Amino acid sequence: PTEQLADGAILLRRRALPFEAELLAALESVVAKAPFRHLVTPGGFEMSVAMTNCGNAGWVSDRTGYRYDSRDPLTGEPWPEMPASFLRLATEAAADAGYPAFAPDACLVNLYEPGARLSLHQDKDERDLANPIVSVSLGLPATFQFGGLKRTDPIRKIPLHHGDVVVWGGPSRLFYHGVLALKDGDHETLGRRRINLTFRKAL
Ligand code: MD5
Ligand code: FE
Repeated sequence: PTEQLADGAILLRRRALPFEAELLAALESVVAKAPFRHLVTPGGFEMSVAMTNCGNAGWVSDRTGYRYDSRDPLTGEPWPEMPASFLRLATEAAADAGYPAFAPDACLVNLYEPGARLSLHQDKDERDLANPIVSVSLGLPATFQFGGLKRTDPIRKIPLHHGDVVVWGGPSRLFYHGVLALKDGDHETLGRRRINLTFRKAL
């Protein structure tokens, strides 16, 4: 069942469920090499969402700005390789949504614990914005804020659940978006957490 949220934004409800066990096992091995950490924004604030990456490039933030880096600044090592199960889900979901050539080289992994939120922003640090972003929600449900091209455009609230996949392409690729503070709960496989995998072609 696919649902169009806006021009270019396709919601594939529960699309990741058949991959759940593989994804969680692979995530464990990624986090063993590149642990979750709270990045600092250029403005000096610590993000409430904890992050890590896998793939050839990883998104990082510090006092000097935002960028994609081939190495984890915490360890000095290259980011862990993108697990095969991650890549398979991302490319299948992108193909379902009309992007059969999507070849992500970066997966930013976001960890939300109760209270963590992501304020309204655009994703525009990637080189070629014609590529979509594929996002995979796991664990506790969250309320996603989905706006428009201008920060002042009206914002819709979209509930995202365990296993939901959204492909953000076309005009929606640059829409402002965010995630409301995570409500506490207890998910049967992830406990008091929400994990979001965001697949990008960064380079
Ligand atoms: C999340 N993460 O749920 C979201 C999923 C991020 C981020 O926003 O930057 O890590 S990705 C949502 C997204 C990406 C690109 C475009 C749009 C949404 N959009 O047009 O709404 O942790
Ligand atoms: Fe984003």
